[in-house]
Amino acid sequence: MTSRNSKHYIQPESKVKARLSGFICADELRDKFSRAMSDMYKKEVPLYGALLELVKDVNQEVINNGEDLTDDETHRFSVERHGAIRVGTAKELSTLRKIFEVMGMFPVGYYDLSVAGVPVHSTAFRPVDEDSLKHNPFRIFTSLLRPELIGNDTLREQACKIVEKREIFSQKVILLLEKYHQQGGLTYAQATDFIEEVVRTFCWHSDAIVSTDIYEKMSREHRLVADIVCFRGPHINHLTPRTLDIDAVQERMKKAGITPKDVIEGPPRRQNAILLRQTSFRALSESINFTDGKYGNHVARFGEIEQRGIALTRKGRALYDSLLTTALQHEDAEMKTHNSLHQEYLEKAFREFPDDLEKLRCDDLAYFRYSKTVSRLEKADLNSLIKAGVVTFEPIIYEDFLPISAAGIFKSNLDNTIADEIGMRNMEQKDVFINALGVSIYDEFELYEKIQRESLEHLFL
Ligand code: OOG
Ligand code: NI
Repeated sequence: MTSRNSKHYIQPESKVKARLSGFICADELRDKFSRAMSDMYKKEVPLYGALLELVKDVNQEVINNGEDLTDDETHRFSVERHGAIRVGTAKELSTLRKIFEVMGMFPVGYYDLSVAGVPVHSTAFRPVDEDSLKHNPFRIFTSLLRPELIGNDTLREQACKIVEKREIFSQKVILLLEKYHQQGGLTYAQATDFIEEVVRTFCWHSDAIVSTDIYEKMSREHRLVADIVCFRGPHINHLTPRTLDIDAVQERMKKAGITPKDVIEGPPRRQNAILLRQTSFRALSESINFTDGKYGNHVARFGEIEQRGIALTRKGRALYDSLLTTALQHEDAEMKTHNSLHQEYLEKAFREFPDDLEKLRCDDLAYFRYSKTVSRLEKADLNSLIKAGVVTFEPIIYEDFLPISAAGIFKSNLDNTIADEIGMRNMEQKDVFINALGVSIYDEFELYEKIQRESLEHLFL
């Protein structure tokens, strides 16, 4: 397949069409899938269940203290999660893409993690339209191994052979995928089977598909290579609930017996939250048996929490990236490992970033959804309509991820020593990734711009 420069986005299916034909609609399917994944992970990683409880308590306290959420927001907070998986081949990635498509999850954004010494590149599968995001915004951050970044020739060839030979999907899920295309949808009964099979794809397998020797070699090359290559399937490695106060959760995790990573990733705390703040904890050292009959341990699965703020425009994002990069470059070792010092330091570094919604809007740094307070509006200058109080605006929430934060999460949950194993290489290969997917990747900025533009158009209808 040639690289697709012209955009071939896969479009969300029509909900009305699905309902009329008796098929389950993508939003309902994704909602069921997200709940089933959460139930599975709760069983497999009990600390995740403890974290959900903690996040629920903190969110309730924030609401009790006066945070005013709309019904849609309250619903979203109760179901919102993201997860992450890692696959080994283009074929695995393209089949996943087809599976996620059935559930209304499309590839958005390209993340090159090689810049941070991690031999993968990634996208996030997520819903793209506003209604679907409201219904359940379940996202899966999906990474593809980049064998060319494995320095050792023999290991590289071995890794490729192993992943090419394995079959991570069940026959049943492939058949259901075919049925979906033949019929134009899945019935409710088929949907139940589909979810069961997909969830199974992301379960943990304690039996590795390699010998101890190969596992150790892969692990020495890079912990992530071992995690991707040595198992029967792409186990989900974390599921992340969204909180209204990540600083409180970080503090309270320690008291609840959960050890968080040293610092919260992303921007500092502000009056008006921007983008995404994240923290995580190492969850499990899991016992595995190798093909030579020996036993060992593998650390891969963890827990994570996120707090989301307003989506930034390209201009706002450039300012965020430059402030963060400069700050991180000049930060001393003590600050890097002490969250309160790190946050204080970042707060100073971010003084230049306006923390006032009106200023963010006028400086074109962030995206907003506009609405009118009267039934009819005559076309006029937007700023004067806002001044007159007949047009209001609210932040559009950031639905995506941040590569620097993602790299920090990857590292803290594998082994802090891996930071520079493959060196800092800036070699993004978006075309290779798109070819592997078989479709174009949505540009996240275009999606936010569209929501903003449509809200503006709506004012004068
Ligand atoms: C994915 C890490 C990225 C996030 O929230 O930034 C991620 C992984 O460890 O596979 O999930
Ligand atoms: Ni994550």
